[in-house]
Amino acid sequence: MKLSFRWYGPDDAITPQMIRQIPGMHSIVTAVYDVPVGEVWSRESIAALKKQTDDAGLAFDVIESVPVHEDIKLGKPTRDHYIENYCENLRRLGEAGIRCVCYNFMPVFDWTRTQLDHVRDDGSTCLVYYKDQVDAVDPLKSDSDLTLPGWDASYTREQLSAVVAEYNAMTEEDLWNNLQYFLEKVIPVAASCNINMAIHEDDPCWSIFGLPRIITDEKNLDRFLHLVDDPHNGITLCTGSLGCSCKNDVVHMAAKYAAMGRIHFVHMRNVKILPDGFEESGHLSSDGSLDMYAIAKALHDNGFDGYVRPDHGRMIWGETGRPGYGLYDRALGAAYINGLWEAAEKEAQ
Ligand code: DNO
Repeated sequence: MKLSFRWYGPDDAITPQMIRQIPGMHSIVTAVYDVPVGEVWSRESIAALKKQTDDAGLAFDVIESVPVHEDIKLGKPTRDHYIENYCENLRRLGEAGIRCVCYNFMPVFDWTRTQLDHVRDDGSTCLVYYKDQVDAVDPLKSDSDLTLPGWDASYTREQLSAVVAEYNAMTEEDLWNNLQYFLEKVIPVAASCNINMAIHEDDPCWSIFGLPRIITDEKNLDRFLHLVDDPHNGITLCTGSLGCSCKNDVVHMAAKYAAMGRIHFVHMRNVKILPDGFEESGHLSSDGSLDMYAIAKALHDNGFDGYVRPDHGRMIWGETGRPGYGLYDRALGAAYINGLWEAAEKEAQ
């Protein structure tokens, strides 16, 4: 297990030097943020990220994310141009030492929550998803100020409306076909660059706003891995994205896909499942619905040796900043992951 931590680049108030002080830290997880989705990342921008990471004594080997342009997901004629740009990014990242690239194939919206600062009993705040609130929102018509950090804020309402209409005309099978087309071009390039591709599950793992979502459960992950049956075509096991549905047995999935050598990256966080939604909890098992030790042990005992990062933390101790991505609670999460892993190692001896 290689412990890692997400860093949002030079504008992030949390610096690589701070991240370096978390015990056991191995890698920075970052991306080039100054280029629109679909364009080629400059070698200079990649080199600048690498230099800042190197200077802090951490490894520069994981990217989250190289985003996939909507035209690829929609299967438009322009997709070949964007796929070639994607491949060029992989070549440049491979040259710079990147070994793992996280991405997702969610139409339009990345991770979705209804509130980013829900106050918990202990006074900390967390991200929550309440179904009735989602049902009340029409991302096209509502005047609500529901904007989420994962959402692509570069769309105007009109553009959003147009792209959602295009997806509404598409079936899930169409989305699968477009994903297969993408993988058949990209995975051979990733393999030649010694990069493991790690798709992130849809978060939450069900359809929202009537848009198709396919990376949601074991059956679909099996199908995904068979689309291009190559070890470089793997997954980011996001415990919170899968775990917010009680239909997903995350411990079983961790064991199964680790044994297959197809988990390249793990996002570790806990969620408390509610009858109609979920709340993000602290990482500790007893704080949420997931058995975090059983997940860590399943990974360990099945030979997982990829990257792990603490995922969303609560906001604690008065910290302000990017929701889910403060320093303090994610650092607590990292320390907890270290403890789980040490226990799994010692139990296996
Ligand atoms: C949320 C993240 C996601 C993830 C992308 C991967 O906090 O886990 O936004 O980075 O889905 O492409």
